[in-house]
Amino acid sequence: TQRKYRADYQPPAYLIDDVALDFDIRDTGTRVRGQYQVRRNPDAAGAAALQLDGRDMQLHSVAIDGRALGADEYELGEHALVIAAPPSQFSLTIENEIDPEHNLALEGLYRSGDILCTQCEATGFSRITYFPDRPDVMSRYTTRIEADADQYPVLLANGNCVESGDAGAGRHYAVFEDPFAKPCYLFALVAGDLGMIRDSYTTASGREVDLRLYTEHGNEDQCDHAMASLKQAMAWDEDTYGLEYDLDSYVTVAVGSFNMGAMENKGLNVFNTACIFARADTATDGDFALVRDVVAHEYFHNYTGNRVTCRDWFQLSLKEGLTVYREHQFAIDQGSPGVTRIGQVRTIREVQFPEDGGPRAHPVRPESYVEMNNFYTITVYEKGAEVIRMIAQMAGRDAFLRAVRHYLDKHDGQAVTIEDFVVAMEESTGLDLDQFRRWYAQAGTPRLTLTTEFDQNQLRVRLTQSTPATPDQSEKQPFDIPVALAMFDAQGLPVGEPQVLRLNQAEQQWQFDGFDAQPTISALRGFTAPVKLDYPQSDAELARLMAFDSDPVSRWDAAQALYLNTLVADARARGADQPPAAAPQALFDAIESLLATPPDDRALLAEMLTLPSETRIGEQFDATDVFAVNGARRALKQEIARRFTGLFETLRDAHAASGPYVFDVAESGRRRVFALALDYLAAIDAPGIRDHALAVYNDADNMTDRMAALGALRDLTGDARTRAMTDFAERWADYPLVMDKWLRLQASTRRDDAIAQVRALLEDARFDFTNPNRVRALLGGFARGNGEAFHHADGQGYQLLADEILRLDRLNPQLAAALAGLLAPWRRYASPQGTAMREQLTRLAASDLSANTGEIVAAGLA
Ligand code: B3K
Ligand code: ZN
Repeated sequence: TQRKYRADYQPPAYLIDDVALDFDIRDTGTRVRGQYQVRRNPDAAGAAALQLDGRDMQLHSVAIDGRALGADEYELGEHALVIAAPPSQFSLTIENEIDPEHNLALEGLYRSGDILCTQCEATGFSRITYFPDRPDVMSRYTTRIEADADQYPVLLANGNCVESGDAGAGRHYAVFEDPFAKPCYLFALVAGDLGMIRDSYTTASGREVDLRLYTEHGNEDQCDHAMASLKQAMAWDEDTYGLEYDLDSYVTVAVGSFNMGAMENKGLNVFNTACIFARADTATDGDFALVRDVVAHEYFHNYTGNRVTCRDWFQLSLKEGLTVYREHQFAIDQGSPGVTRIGQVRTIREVQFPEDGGPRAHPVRPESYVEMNNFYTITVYEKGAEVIRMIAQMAGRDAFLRAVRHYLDKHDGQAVTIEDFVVAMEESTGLDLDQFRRWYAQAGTPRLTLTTEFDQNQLRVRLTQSTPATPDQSEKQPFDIPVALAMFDAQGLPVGEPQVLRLNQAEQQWQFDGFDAQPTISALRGFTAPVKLDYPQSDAELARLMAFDSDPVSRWDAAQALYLNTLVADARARGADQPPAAAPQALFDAIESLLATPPDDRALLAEMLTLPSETRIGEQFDATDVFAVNGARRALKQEIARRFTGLFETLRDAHAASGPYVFDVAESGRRRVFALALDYLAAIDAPGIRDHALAVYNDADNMTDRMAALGALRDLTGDARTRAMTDFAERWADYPLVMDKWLRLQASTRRDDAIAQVRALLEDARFDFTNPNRVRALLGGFARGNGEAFHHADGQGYQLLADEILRLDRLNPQLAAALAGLLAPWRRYASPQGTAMREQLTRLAASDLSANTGEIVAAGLA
């Protein structure tokens, strides 16, 4: 497999205006007949060969203008069919056969339970038929599907159903027309025996849209929240951007086997059931929020992605960064903006920063790839969204919304680049984004330092920036970085107006006058840029910001910094075999006053009382000592729990459920505080906590409280844990997504034989190696959720993971590659862990790997 480079882009030699596809679905295989209206691209120079991508299928025939080509008139390779010199305009007919029943890669046409469905992004369409599988070839599609009427009563494809009927011999057919030209990655087809819920939405201009959501029978009552979320998203996009839906129907199908969350195929989204199903007794508040946000995200793609799409896959963040940004704003508008933003900041710090500091660091717009599916990353998605957020902030809300409209109008129906987007932003807002473009081109997390000097009523603030080298780029130019700043006096009252400094050189200084005393600075408020800020503040200053800062994100951030000071010092001491470092009194005083005067937003209280994760603590070290970090975190948590046992009991009781489950900001905030109190009490096995948690488990009417109880019991031995876990497994045996929660709990339980447990579960009937959700729950739950077992000094955790990667790579390379990503950053771990991880990577590298996994392993070893 070859590496592809962004710089090598060439326009397609041929364009295809119209595509007619005919699917004949049989038990023995599916026959595909494609008829394409092809013409030479006037904008393409050079060679005139027509390249049709295709793999893993059987070619039956190729015809030009109705004349079948002889085998010597085209060249058929493992990944493509090339016609050397076709006419400048012609009709091409291709007949081939595919085998969805044995397609475990879950790309192209495949089976999920009773459903046949497709996944084409990024290059799955070339597993369906021979076609230029690139997003800059946009065509109008007509799709005819024929299948057994009993087995597949529901037939679906993009666009409007224009014809359907009996096809004889117990078969039936349906024809769909999609009026919008689209790239083939947005093609979709579904056939199955499906249940459905239906609703409708009237757009702002009064058009009625038919909304349908299909799943396997028996799950319909888990789909209402997704449907309601879709309508919320449709209304939000009209209110915020003035964007109205453009087809007569919007169809969603939820399938159990899916490699990622969901797919925005034009008019026919296909979703992982995990991003659709949400019922109070089966899904947590977190699941409800996830469903809402993913449903909205896919809907928003209809403009940012589908109407205006990407020229090539290097531009992926053009649609993903912008759509994640839109999703983030939508989520913020659903309530509790501060806490919603905190969640976004957490993702950047705990997932994106490690990627940007590891072997797979790449710019938001990558320069090269071997396997595109490896580049649907947190950098392209979430850092891409942060880059958009910075533009929005510099432009101001209204100007930004206008600029997005300008971009969508200017490029409607086109496949464009990130550069086109930035130009549209400049044209509309008048901003100069020349230097700002580096956010798209340079990988790595900028490190900022802030220092102050106070003298004669004057404050001087000095900021510096530098970005460490990444494997792909050794030299970094300064970024254009907005840094929000506010100042407070000793009483916590604001001094002057908050401002946004623009740091665009390696080093800059600002001067502020007229102070009576040195103010406390709140820097990078709201996380205005995806950077690491080094600004050592005293515990007293942090406690002050925690109590008074007007920005909830900064209040939380101050609490995190206060905890981190202790945690890092303690982890360092433990790592050097020195006596543990104790937490300062200021930390406990800050917690005490937080508990005495908690913020109104309960979720914010829960966030502020949650210690930084192991990953976040580990990020403060060049090479993490997992055991020192975990030890430090556990010790501080227990110390807090011991000191405030009574207060946590009070907190728990004051936040216990008092009525039936409702998913809203107030109620889910209340449940978070309840779960947090249980968690602290469980950390010290407080008297009565086991029975209390078991009672919560038994009495709960919802999954959020049940999971809070199970989370508290997870690492406690004894009868209460066993009873709750056993009941759970029996009660939810027929709900695979709920059993994923059980698998995850099992895999993340701290116990000496954790690895043997995971090996046993791999053989358990409740596990299914071919289903990505199961694999993510068990293996992801283990590697991410059970640090001490995964990183056990004997290296057995890594060996287990590598064993499964090898097994999985033959079935589902995308998923195997994602798991390999957990071993790749071995340099970030102190030895013996680091070297033991590298050994497993070396072992993987010596095997016959897919292009997907091979690329990740090679990056890890480079
Ligand atoms: N566009 C899809 C992701 C496709 C991933 C392909 N490996 C979902 C989304 O971002 O909305
Ligand atoms: Zn997306």
